Amino acid sequence: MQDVTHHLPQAGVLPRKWWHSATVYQIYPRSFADSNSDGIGDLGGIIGKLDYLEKLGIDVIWLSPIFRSPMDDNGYDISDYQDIAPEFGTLEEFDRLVRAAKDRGIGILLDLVVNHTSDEHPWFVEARASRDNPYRDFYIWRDPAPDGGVPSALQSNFGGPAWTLDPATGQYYLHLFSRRQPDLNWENPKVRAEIYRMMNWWLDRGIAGFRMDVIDLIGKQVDAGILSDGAHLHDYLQEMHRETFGPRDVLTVGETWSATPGSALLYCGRDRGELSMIFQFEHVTQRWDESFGKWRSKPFDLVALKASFTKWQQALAADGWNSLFWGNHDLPRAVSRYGDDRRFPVQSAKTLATVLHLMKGTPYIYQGEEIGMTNVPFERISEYRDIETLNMHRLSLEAGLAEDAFIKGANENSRDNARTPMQWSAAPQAGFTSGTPWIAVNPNYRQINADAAVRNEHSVFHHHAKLIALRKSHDVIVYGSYQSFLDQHPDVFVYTRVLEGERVTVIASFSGTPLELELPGELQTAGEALIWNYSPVSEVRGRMTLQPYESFAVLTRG
Ligand code: TEU
Ligand code: CA
Repeated sequence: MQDVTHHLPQAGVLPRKWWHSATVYQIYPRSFADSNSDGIGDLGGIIGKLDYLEKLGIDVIWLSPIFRSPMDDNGYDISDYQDIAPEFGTLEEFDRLVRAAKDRGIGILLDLVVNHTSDEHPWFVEARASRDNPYRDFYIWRDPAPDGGVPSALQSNFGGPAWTLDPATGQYYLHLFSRRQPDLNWENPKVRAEIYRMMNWWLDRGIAGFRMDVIDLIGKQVDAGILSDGAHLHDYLQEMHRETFGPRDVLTVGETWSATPGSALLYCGRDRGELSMIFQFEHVTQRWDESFGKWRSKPFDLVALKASFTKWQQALAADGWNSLFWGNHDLPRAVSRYGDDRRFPVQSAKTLATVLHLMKGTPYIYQGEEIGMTNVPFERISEYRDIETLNMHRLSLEAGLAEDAFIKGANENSRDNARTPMQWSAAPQAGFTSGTPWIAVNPNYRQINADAAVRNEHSVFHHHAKLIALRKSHDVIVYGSYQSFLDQHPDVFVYTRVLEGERVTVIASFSGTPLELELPGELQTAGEALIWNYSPVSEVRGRMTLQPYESFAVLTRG
């Protein structure tokens, strides 16, 4: 799979990469499949589901962190970068997973969490032992303010100050996430050398690349108050590229909440020597409140959503590469967030898949999205497990928010919406475990589960499988230029992809009622029905009636 790098015939056009036509599937190991009944998903569970993933047709698995960790943030707090968390398995099992996946043409992406470590990482244990310990400079320490308080007003992403006092040595250390996730000091060349060594150790084990956690933060200049886009951020990424994956044919994707179309090209422009692509979050954060963030979200606005996608499609049209996603382990379920999970769960989930997968970029499917899994109806805070949700609950109530108002916000946006167990079957605990799951299963598993989806050829699962296969057989889906239409229409998403005389026309309704659509003359065409969610459509006419959440794509040649 990784060696199919060939080139487009025309000069000056993007050199082709294997990951251009690939689809990535994200696994949150803790919630995917439990093979030993302890209620926690594990590597054995993943190996047991590779046939399912092969059937879906994906090319790459992005594994959320599997490294040794006290699990303060479910593995995004690593205490040993070169070992597997015992609850997930062993290095031998990991090697077995890499081999078994490779046999099915699937590569494994590891989650590189190097903005911070766990406070139990030996580097931090050393660093806090004394001010003159050789590892002190692996982290970011500052003296207390003159009144003894925090060195600055900087806030943690999980709420509260980003500084915690280490009483033994009398200084504060920085943590942009929980206090158990101290930030590494990337200005220290020894830190960078250790990380590159570790990355090469994993690359040598045959992995297909890395997803890089909050990578826009590693160049932070704390005293200047600059977190993302620090002066040396891109020097570090270019150095990492040179020292590790540069000569290898792998996929690298950076998580960059701060990225704009302008800064994106610095990370993934083809001559930059940095990353294959990044995750940008504009379509996510445009729904967040300016001051309360995701805990008070704005109503769905298709015009704004389309504008954002179109802007990114255009900005990275000639250089760089987009990653395409609705959800991940930090975000609500796609069908609950952008579709209608009550009235049109199947049709709206298929429409979301169609509009995402037919854009230009590499699509990412978050586990369960392919069967239309939904947000959870948890009613009590005791059902939640996520550190961010629990911290924000405490802080919001202290600030005067009512309990039920918080739960309402959490139902919409808590990270646990994405983290309930994968729904495999109608068996107890959704077939995820024969023990007690670490977080409750969504009660709708009796209707929404992989068993039922695989057996039903009209399911959301088979719709995804078809989209993944279409990308493989149609260069126009991979490389075609993108143009949007009816930008101001509040209920439909319409775009075309064009490559060398081939055109794909995508038409999708986001309305829960039937609608009459007037289409411009230039869109009218007849050809081949590529994908649909009601009945096949092979002709785009000037006037069309769309059923609730109806979507389809037509391929025209010549
Ligand atoms: O997330 C980065 C991040 O900023 C999130 O905390 C985000 O603000 C929030 O989840 C939005 O809902 C990455 C990982 O994806 C996340 O799981 C980790 O908790 C975090 O980094 C720290 O490693
Ligand atoms: Ca287990």
